[in-house]
Amino acid sequence: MINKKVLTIQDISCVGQCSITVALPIISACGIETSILPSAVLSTHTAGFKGYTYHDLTEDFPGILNHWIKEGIRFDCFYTGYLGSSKQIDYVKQIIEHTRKDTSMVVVDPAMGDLGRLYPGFDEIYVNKMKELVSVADVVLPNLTEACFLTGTTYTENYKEEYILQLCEKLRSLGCDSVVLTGVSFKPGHTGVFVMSGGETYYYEHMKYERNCHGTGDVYAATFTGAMMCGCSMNDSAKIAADYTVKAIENTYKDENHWYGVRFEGEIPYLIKMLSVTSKNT
Ligand code: PXL
Repeated sequence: MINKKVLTIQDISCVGQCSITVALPIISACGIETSILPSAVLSTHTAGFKGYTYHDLTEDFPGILNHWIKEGIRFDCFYTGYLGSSKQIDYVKQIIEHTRKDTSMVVVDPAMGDLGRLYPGFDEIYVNKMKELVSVADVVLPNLTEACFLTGTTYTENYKEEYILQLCEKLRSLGCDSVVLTGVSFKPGHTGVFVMSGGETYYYEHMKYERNCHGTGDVYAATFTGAMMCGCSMNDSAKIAADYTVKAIENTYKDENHWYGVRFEGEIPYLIKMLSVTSKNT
């Protein structure tokens, strides 16, 4: 039995299959105890719904941290996603500092943009603050858009391997050990994930579906974190997360009414099977 505890810090979008409503079931399905710290509560996510409510929880963070310190609570892994404010990033760094173990892993998904643009409500100040969080990460998990904003690189969808290598190196120079870059495509009809860890690189390619599905970055990051906590290697975790995310997309992309997220739930048994085979061989 695995006895690991993950803290995930990201929003609760009540409806929309993203952030905590994705991370909690996926990491729990991996057999890992999952604690949550909601950065904000929204009626829905912000990508496509109109008139959503937004309740920022930044000012709850110091009290929550003080309580955890008094209780001696510690986590084996921190996995951060969509955060509520720049100030919250300072609090997140304090939470990591005070509730970590020597061996804890920090996974940062700098969830703040896609398709060359920042999500509504994010700006340059937030991007600069996010670089501080990346500097304390063991693994940063951006998409191409986020990688470009974090490194001051011009976003393009027409690139060669050299561009991706430079992006990963610039991200590592911010201070994180490893980069897992999603949505890297070198061939039409295909996309994949590019891993740079130490001096080593690894690329895992898979099918690309033309419809852009929302929430896939969150499914990917949660699965990657769960697999790492199960003892899978970084490259195996990157591959398992890609295969599971692709399955969720395959379950969803033909249904025009299901535009707001991906159906990951039905494939949880497939994820557990991949994990049990891979973690034994890692
Ligand atoms: O999936 C990333 C995400 C998470 N949370 C909220 C979002 C988005 C993307 O738009 O709006 C609230």
